[in-house]
Amino acid sequence: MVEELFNRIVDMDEEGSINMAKEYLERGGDAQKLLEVCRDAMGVIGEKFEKGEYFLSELILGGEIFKSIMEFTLPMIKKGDVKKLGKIVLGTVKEDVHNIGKDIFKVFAEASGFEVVDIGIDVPEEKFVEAVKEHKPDIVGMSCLITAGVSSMKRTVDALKEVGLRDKIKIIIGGGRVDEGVKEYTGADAWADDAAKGVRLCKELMGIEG
Ligand code: B12
Repeated sequence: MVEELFNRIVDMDEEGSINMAKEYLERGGDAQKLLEVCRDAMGVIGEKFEKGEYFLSELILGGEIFKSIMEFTLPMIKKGDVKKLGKIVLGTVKEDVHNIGKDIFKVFAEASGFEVVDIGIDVPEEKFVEAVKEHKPDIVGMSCLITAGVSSMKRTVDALKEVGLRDKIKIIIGGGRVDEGVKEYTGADAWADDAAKGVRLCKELMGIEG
């Protein structure tokens, strides 16, 4: 069934894929697995876009399908214990408006017991700095899917250094455009290209076992 769902998303069958995702959950399917399948399908849509087989309209429709599926899937991921593990200020960096991955990471982090302050998309460095001053998080999370966002992340880390806040927090970057090299370049502490791994790393950064 998940294979069929994957194909329907890639083929842009909006109604069919939403109905199939609902049916999958109704039959007791795993919400996390469902999101992974959708994400893999988005990866293929992205590849087709790159090859010129799909255009911006398909990228937009793909995003819409994913958003519709997230609406009823994310609430099924259980909330974590009342005990808070720590606070995360989270945003998609300046120049980048992709929000789907950020929103999924937020739900995963909350499900594990983190408090998350979501400051939105296309967030300039000054806004990250203000949010750190206001919310005093343990961790800053930056989401980045496009190349233009890499320098935004570096500017944000530098801006935090300039006001003397860099050493008071941990910084994790995530999204399709991050890797070890980007982590080194930006001066972040950790990187993840999947939400579950991101949460594990946040726990590690806080010195929490498991
Ligand atoms: C849907 C989509 C769009 C939608 C976004 C809708 C939305 N509301 O988000 C729209 C149509 C708006 C769009 C626009 C554009 N897009 Co676009 N888009 C995509 C697509 C197909 C899927 C993205 C997505 O949602 N993936 C699913 C999520 C779940 O995956 P994810 O973000 O990686 O998130 C996971 C992890 O990375 C992690 N995570 C995410 N954030 C964080 C943060 C932290 C802290 C942590 C720990 C973890 C974490 O957790 C998530 C779950 O596991 C990708 C292809 C791809 N492979 O990603 C292209 C892609 C990102 N887009 C691309 C491009 C080029 C564009 C445009 C420039 C197109 C244009 N010509 O206008 C614009 C840019 C606009 C801008 N300024 O940002 C390129 C980027 C290439 C590059 N290197 O720069 C890609 C890679 C497509 C491609 N292969 O060419 N896009």
